[in-house]
This record gives sequence, structure tokens and C-alpha cells, in this order.
Amino acid sequence: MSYIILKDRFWYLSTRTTLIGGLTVAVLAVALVISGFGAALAVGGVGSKVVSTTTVTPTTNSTAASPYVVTLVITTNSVFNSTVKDQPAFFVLGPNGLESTAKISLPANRLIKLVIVCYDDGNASLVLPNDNVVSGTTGNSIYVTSNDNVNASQGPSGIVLKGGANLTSVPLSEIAHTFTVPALNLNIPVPLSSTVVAYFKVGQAGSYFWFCETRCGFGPDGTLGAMSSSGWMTGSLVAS
Ligand SMILES: [Cu+2]
Repeated sequence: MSYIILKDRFWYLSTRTTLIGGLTVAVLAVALVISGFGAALAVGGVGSKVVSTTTVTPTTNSTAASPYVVTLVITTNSVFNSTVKDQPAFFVLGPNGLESTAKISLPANRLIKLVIVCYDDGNASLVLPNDNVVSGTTGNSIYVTSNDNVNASQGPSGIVLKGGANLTSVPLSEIAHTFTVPALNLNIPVPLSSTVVAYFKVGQAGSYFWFCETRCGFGPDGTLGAMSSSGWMTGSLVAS
């Protein structure tokens, strides 16, 4: 969930609170006229109760001390255009579904819990040789669970549950994509058909480029199409 969405939610909630507050005042005035002060007190009580229900915040982001959770989903069948056809893409999982990763917003100086759900079952080679090594996360490791495509029709190999493991690198033959932010020394190799959990912090507010560092795109070297298009396999990570 991006910060923008959270901000929108707070704006929505504060607007809603204001409206309800206004409504309470209106009801209060009517109650004073019709029923007298005793009834007004009762309405005031109901009003307070209603306002308290507007303090809904995502449980995962309820306090500054808890990690801020960002969930990304990697899909495979988005149509890029009529020539390139299907390409893989990263999405942000928002409150209403999948949203663009052209700009991923999150708070600076706060622990981030990044969850990446990868539905891509294909292996892709790396652009740089060491991009299978995890860096920039807590403990320079990631926690990986398999197999996200357990319900897909993939034959016996597609339904092997491998359980979870802490990894500091991923075998080349099992990498589908990476989530890489060079300026933050952040590199998260994402195994195929898996869910990755990683923790990291952005120490300084700013805008940073993120990339996938596998040749998962279009063209002879796999660096075109999704790989060179914002919101597909690259974009900006904005910490504020
Ligand atoms: Cu990729």
C-alpha cells in the first residue's frame, strides 16, 4: 500500500469525520429545539460514538513503530502492445486491487516490510552477474515461500511445496525477476512462483529508481518492452 493511498485514506477519513461532525452539530441543534437539553446530551453521546468509528487505520500500519507494509505482485500476462504482446509486470497491491508501480511511495526512516508475490514461473538470466545475491535488507536476507502457482495446471513440478527459507542468495536457475534499487544498495532476487518477504529502511527521503535486473523483457537481449517501461519492470521509489 502506498503512502499516497494512505494519505488519500486519511483525507477521506478526516473529510468523513468533518461531515459527521457537521451532521452531529445539525442533529444536536434540532434536538435542542425539539426535545430539550436532555435529548441533546443523548444525541451528543451517539455522535461521539459515530466519530470514534472513523478512526479506521490499516492494522499493519497502525503505529510508527510497526513496519510499513508494501505488497508487490508480479504478473505475467499483461498485454504490452500488439507487437510485444504479453509481458511480466510488477504491481502495487492497493486497497482496491493492483496499481501501477511507476511510482511506489513509502515513508522514509521507517522499517519497510516488503512482500513480493511472484506468479511468474519462468526463469530469466541476469543483466549483472551478482544480482542473485541479496543486499540492502535486514540481515542481507529474504524469506521465501513457495509455491504461488500451486493451483495452476503445471504438472507435478508445479505443486511441490517447498516450505519457507531464509536466503542470502537465489540459485540462478530459480530467479524470475529482481527488485533492485541501486542507489539504496537494495537487491532482492525473486524466485519463480514464490512469495518473498524482506525488511529494509530508506534512510533518506528522495526519489530512487527501481529496476528488475533479469532479461525478462522483449527483444534479442530481453531488455526492451517491460524492462524499459516505467510501471512494468522499472519505476521510481519515492520515500518521504
Ligand atoms: Cu523482470
